Amino acid sequence: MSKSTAQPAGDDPFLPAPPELLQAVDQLRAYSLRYEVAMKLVLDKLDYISQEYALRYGYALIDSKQSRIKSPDSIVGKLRRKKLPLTFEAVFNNLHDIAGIRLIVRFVSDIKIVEDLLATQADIKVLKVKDYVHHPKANGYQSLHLILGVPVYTVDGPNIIEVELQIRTIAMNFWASLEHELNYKKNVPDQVTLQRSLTKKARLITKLDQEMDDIKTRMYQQPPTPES
Ligand code: 0O2
Repeated sequence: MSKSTAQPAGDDPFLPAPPELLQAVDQLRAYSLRYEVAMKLVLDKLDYISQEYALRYGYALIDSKQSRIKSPDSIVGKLRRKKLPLTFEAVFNNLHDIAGIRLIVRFVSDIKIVEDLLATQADIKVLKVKDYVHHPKANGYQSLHLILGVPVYTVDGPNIIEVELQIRTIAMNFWASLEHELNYKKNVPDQVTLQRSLTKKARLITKLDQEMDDIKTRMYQQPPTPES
């Protein structure tokens, strides 16, 4: 007797997808586009600020930047961690980092300079500030987090889209990337001991950043002027 190759109706790849699913995918694409546009607007502003600062003061304010739209996996993971329902509403009302930019500066005082320069941009609003630089997390994490409200003019009219901007020094970023790796890596022997050790190293990062800032102050005779 020949083996049946018939598939259950729901698994047939040639059947049209249910309309609710197609609608959800379209909705996801439209929202994702809004976040991309908002993120690009902030990235362009940061580029401009960085170039103008370099021209006026001969000084590189921004060392590097990374940006990303949070992946669907990571969105679902965060909703689950926060014990929120897996719905669009829950995403847009509770997750503020769908669009995320990480800005790396050299000196700790540059964090405030970027924050102040962004605050002067009329079309961007700082909606929320989490200052882990002056108030590091218990594990030692340091960074300034700004939630920016960016206007995006869609076919339905203007929308304020949130973009999370993390600003930190090269040294803070070194610490955070290692700590992130340690938390996600499986089978690390003595993980807890290493975490404690990293928390202690965070104090060294703070000290190093302060000392590097002293050098900056002496090199550039704060505030830097076009003549210097
Ligand atoms: P990923 O993969 O980087 O996107 P909320 O409760 O919603 O106001 P939220 O977003 O839960 O705030 O937390 P918070 O404090 O604003 O931090 C969000 C992001 O900051 C994290 O994103 C990390 O990128 C970074 N971060 C925060 N705390 C730590 C930390 O202790 N160590 C490191 N390495 N990074 C940290 P996600 O979504 O967790 O991940």
